[in-house]
Amino acid sequence: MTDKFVPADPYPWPYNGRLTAANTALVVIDMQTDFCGEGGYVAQMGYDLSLTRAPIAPITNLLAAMRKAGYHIIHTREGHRPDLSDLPKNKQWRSRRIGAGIGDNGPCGKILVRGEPGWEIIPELAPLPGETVIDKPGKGSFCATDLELILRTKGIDNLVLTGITTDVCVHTTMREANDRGFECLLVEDACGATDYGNHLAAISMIRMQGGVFGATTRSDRLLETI
Ligand code: C5J
Repeated sequence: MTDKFVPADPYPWPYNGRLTAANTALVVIDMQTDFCGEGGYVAQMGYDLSLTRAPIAPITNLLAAMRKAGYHIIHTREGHRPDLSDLPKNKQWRSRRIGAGIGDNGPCGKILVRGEPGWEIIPELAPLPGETVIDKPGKGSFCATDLELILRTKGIDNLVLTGITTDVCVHTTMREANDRGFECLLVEDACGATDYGNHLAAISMIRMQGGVFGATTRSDRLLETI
């Protein structure tokens, strides 16, 4: 196999040059109405939706190219059971404190509850039949899910991380994946945060210490490689 690398910071990615459609997944994190749509959780908290909607176009382009090239595609959704039995009391308390109570009624149904309109992935980025969808009750995609088992079973070593929010669910997932030995690449313009400073800081944290959690790139650089 010829080595292949994506131009990235702080090192060409992946570290070993083993980049194929078979061993690599595009992971699209939490592109749900609750995080980037009118009336959803993030909107109810009063944040600027343009920040969490910014990655929609880059993710659309990556999905098209990586689907065509046969890469694995994985989507995640943050949400809780309708009976809220998997919603930690402190998480609910904190969300109510900021006026967007998880499990409470909002314009898009019960906030961050599975099956509600706000919890759905936005139509532009809807999963295709056969693509893996991971439902997670927390920030990280490995906590209380079968993601690791699925990745190992499919022989996936490399994760291309996109979605929202850069500093919370994307970062937590990248940290969890890194500790499990997966080789991670975060696509900067295919991620977004509720605070632009936090988005930039999250990218900077990945690049420190020689790439402490992996590497980062931009979608145009990734598209040129694949
Ligand atoms: C948050 C997420 N921010 N998807 N979730 O609560 O980042």
